[in-house]
Amino acid sequence: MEKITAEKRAAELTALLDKYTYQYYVLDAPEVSDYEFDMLMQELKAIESEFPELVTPASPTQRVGGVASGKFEKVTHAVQMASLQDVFSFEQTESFVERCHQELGKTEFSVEPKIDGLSVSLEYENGLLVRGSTRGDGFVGEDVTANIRTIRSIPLKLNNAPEFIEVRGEVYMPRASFFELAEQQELEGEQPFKNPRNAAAGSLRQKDSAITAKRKLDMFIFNVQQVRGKEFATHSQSLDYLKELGFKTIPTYKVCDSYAQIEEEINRIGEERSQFSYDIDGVVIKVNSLAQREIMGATAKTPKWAVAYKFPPEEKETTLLDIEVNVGRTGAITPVAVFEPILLAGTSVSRAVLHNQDFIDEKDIRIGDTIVVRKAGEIIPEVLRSVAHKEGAVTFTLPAVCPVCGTPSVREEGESVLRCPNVQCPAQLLKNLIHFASKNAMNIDGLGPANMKLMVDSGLVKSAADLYSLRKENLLSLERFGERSAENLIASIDNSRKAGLARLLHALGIRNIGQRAAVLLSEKFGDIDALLAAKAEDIADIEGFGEVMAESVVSALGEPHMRDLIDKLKAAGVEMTGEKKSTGDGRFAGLTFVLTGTLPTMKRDQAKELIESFGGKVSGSVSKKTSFVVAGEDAGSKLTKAQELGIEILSEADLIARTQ
Ligand code: 0OX
Repeated sequence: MEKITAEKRAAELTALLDKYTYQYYVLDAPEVSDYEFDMLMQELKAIESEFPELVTPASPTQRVGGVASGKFEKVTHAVQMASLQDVFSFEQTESFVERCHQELGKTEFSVEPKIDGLSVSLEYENGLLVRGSTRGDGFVGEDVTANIRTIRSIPLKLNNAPEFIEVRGEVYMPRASFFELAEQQELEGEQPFKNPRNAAAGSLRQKDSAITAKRKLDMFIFNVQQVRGKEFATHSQSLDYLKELGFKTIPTYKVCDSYAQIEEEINRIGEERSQFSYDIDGVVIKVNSLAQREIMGATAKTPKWAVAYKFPPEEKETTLLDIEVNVGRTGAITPVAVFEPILLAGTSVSRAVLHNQDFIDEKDIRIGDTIVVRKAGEIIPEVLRSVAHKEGAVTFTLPAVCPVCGTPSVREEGESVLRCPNVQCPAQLLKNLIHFASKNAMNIDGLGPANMKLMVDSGLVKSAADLYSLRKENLLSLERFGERSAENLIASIDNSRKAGLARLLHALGIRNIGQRAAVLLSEKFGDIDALLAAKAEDIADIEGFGEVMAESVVSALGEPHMRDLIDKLKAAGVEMTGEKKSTGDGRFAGLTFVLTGTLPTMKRDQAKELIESFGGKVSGSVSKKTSFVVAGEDAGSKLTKAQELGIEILSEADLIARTQ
């Protein structure tokens, strides 16, 4: 072929392929078959391989194949990619609308679905896509151009383009593509992405754009960040313009001028949301006039002219296939519902908590039933109720014995949960060990659930104390360990000896004692022996502790197996001291102080700390229960009230004197 003919044909093919790509990926209305499309693409590739000088960056053949870069370069956004203020109720939404009306008078709003993906900026110079970058923290993101180019609905070249334009939109993975990917990942033994949003984020950060290309990402554009050579008065005008340029803009936007219309649109979007092929997590309401936006202004992170209404937790119906029995770290035996997978709040779920036997009985939940499951934000999904029994559906009763070790289960007085009382139960042992080594506890790097299971199954570890006598040779006998990993693990186990009392107390897995409570215990007692000698009352004195927590500590530390474990850990060189926060004794125990006015030398926080370090409590208001009021200059009504009630008034000096 003559070069001149080739050039002409390549231009024709490019125009055709661009048109068909736009019809297929933006309009969702293809005019030609995939086969026809592929034939044209092949023809263009053949011409380009004969005349490589004809290849341009905007050629349809150049979507995939960006070089796998070592890392993503940082991009400073010329215009901040602000985030949105979330609102969670109609009242809050109405307040926002009222605020705008008050400040602006007559106001139009654009109401759009909020796509649940990740925000990305695209920059075009003279119509050519030159850069795609992630939002990052809104000011600095990462250059993901090579991966962005693989998304077919994103034009590489714009029609009748302005000299420069930067647009913003949401990259997302359609639900169907997500399920397909998750299935494939599972087949290949990989950990599947949790939801379409994570899948989109993970796919966009691939080092190899050929992988991104296979992930079937898509993008909706919803904002002009900056433009040269074009002006708009309203947001809706800019959206129309974006559409003309060839972008796939946000699927709907309705211009409303009253709150009633906005609410109606939110409801419409909410009702239709499950039929969309992608996830949305709310509705964005924006002031439409760009001049009015200027008047409203912005805070450091969010514009004051927009809010994101977030949908309440989603509920869905599904079929209950089975009820499994789980034995937790503390021996709690809990029923777990296993059901046909459903997509809830953007995540595929097939298991949910069923609370306890009383719950199952009260709601008459039977295997085979149609049940309603809910997932609220990050919280574990839960079964809400049964809506229909299947014929012959069977009732479920938790077994009378622990399903793992066979020990008869017990139900403690006043508790609704059944427990396995066997502290040696393998299910409890493994979970306790995993917890012991976890990040917020002893923080033993390299000892996650899989490795711990291996240690327990091989019989190397029967208690947390055994970890400290492990030697490299022991680890080398296990399939997962080599020289290097064995040495590293031994080093991190050794390092954990110095984790300190707070981490150790958390690691011991005492019921009702979390990370924060463990820190408070460590600060109050300073070493394990002082804590072991403490009575429940001493512990309950800690601010934020109640009787239940105090009893939990005393009873857990009183258990022979716990004492034994502590002794063994001590003998293995695990440190059992922490920094005691105060030198104070408990002389203010049971006393309540109120601080008022300006003290001569101490700040309010310092006075509070001093009182608490001697076991006292500080309250914000004066009542009959107040023991002392510490008053400084300009003390107001609290002082008057204390005088009326005959409560002893202390000066700062009086307070200090009582601590000496
Ligand atoms: C979305 C979405 C996100 C533009 C300026 C402030 C917020 N996820 O669908 N953000 C915005 O607006 C930005 N609109 C949206 N539709």
